[in-house]
Amino acid sequence: MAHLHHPNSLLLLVLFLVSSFHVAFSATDEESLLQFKRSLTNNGALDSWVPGSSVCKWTGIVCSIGIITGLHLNNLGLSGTIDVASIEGIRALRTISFENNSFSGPIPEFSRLGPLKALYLSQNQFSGTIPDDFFSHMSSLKKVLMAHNSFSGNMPSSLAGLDNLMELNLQGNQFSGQIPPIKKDKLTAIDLSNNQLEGPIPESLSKFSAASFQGNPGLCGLPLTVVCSDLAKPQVGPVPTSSMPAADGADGGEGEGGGSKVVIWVLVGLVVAGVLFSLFSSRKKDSDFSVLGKEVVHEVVDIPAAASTHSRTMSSKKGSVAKKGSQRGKDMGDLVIVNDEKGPFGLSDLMKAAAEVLGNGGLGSAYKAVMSNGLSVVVKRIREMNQLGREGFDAEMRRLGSLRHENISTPLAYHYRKEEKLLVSEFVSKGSLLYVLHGDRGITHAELNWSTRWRIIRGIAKGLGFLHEEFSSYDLPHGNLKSSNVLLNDNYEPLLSDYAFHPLINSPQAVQAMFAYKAPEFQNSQEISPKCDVYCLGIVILEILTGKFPSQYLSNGKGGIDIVQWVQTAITEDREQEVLDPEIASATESRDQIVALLRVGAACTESDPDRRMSLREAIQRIEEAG
Ligand SMILES: *[C@@H]1O[C@H](CO)[C@@H](O)[C@H](O)[C@H]1NC(C)=O
Ligand SMILES: *[C@@H]1O[C@H](CO)[C@@H](O)[C@H](O)[C@H]1NC(C)=O
Ligand SMILES: CC(=O)N[C@H]1CO[C@H](CO)[C@@H](O)[C@@H]1O
Repeated sequence: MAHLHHPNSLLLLVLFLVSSFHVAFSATDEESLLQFKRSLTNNGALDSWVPGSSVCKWTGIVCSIGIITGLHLNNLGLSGTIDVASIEGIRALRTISFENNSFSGPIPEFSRLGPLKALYLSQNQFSGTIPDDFFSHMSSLKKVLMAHNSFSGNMPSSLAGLDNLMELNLQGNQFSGQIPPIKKDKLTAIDLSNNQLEGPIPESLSKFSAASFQGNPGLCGLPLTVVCSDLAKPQVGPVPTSSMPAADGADGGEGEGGGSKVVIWVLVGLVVAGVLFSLFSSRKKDSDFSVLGKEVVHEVVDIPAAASTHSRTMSSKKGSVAKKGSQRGKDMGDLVIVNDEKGPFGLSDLMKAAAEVLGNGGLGSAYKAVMSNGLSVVVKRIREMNQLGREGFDAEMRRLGSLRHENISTPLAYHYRKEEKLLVSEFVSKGSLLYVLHGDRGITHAELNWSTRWRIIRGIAKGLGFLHEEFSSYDLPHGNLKSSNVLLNDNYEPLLSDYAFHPLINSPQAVQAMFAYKAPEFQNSQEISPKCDVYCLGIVILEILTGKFPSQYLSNGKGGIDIVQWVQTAITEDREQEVLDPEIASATESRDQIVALLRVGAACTESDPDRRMSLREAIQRIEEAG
């Protein structure tokens, strides 16, 4: 045995020595480069690389006092498998720059080049995961530029060990997971934009501009404005109930039987979101709502929520939607999808999403969540919606989920708990009409010219007309029409949200939470009817035309303007011009049209419901005004 063993070891030793000798000593720089060239397939640009000529004159070879220090082969259409081992012996090599070529496949073994100071690989088609320890023996690296490739997986954590790192460009790849704690000591530039990174941005990087992190829907924390909530990091925070084993809390909670655990974490997140909101609202008040006061923020900033345009036909394919949802709805598990146009998603997707608090409205709080698939949703947590049991609630939500109308935001999913509900709908780009009109005038008001406002009014009327047909048996087919429940998409087309909740909301709270109860007939004689919605439509029309915040939205009437009284007086005194928003008052060619609509708005807010026009008539007069 020993005999056999001995020669084998010797053979290995000999082979080892030969190969080391070859790499370390026998290959000249010229041979190294020629071998390297042979590993490239489309190497016509390297025709000057021929034996016997001066290496320092070859294309792309950078020399310093006759010693090769850099390999700069940018923009040459090169491809093939880069043979890093072949250039390992070029001892003074410090820069590798292969930008804008056609290299593909996994990252070559540049980690063999320990003393490298700069590695430029941007604009190729490299793909796959970079090994986590890739940079752990490259402590001299100052610049790592790998933008616009197709790298995926986590950013290697060994990046965090680079003490000399000055510049890191990884934008335009598909990196995912969290950003490692990169050292900021020498870092002067970093760009991680347009990847799929998620979670909190390390504090060390919070001083860089938001542009460095844009295009990563899952990222949160400074310098981005997205607040990291517990939804993004479910593993932190106190354990709220004894029913949850502490040891399980450490993972994402996705496993089997994790349903109730997930729910608990979501709710913890929402509670935290609620706390954050109080901070948020005082800040918000100072910047955007200073004229309106705190009540406005708390009462009417319902939720700049929800949806894209839909086909105008109404479908009632209840059976076909979300089989998964109806099954899972039975236990206390996941979300129930009632509208699958945006694909399936679950509570675990929401948990992993970066969340942002939107506001606190009459019905509860709302936050925005950007899921890893790119879908942005609004999640509303509604406490006072316990009028129906699970079956009834499910039936009602499915009915809402089946609605299709261009000017209606259709909910996507719900989560049922006895004491509170989560409603999920798509996030709509421009936010609510309330926000656009009163929130941040400087940015968007100029775009709200007369024709845009007319289209908004028309779309609101159309959407409301649709709801009145669809829910004709309801006392309040919409029930909560106000500018915070009118969402505007990119083209300023309106989508109505938070409608048809009347059967769902606890009766005592409905009076507080639903704006239709502010109609004079309820205030005077406790009457409600579909005409209350007409009153609400009138308020919104006057709000759009005057640009003023209606005091009617506030429970104590303090703040804003009694828009009904003001406009009615102006009409009687023939001073309509004076109440119009200056932005549209100058549209003299449309003066008649604007005044006609102002009168429609005034007629809709007529206090006697019997003398108030019907919705049908209002819609007709709006159309005629156009
Ligand atoms: C990339 O390289 C090609 C040649 O392969 C060149 O035509 C093109 O201009 C280069 N692009 C940039 C942005 O330098
Ligand atoms: C009104 O604004 C919209 C964009 O918001 C624009 O497309 C349209 O041309 C404007 N109309 C007039 C008359 O300025
Ligand atoms: C189906 C329908 O009536 N859609 C209306 C939605 O609103 C826009 C105005 O923003 C109208 O032009 C559409 O006709």
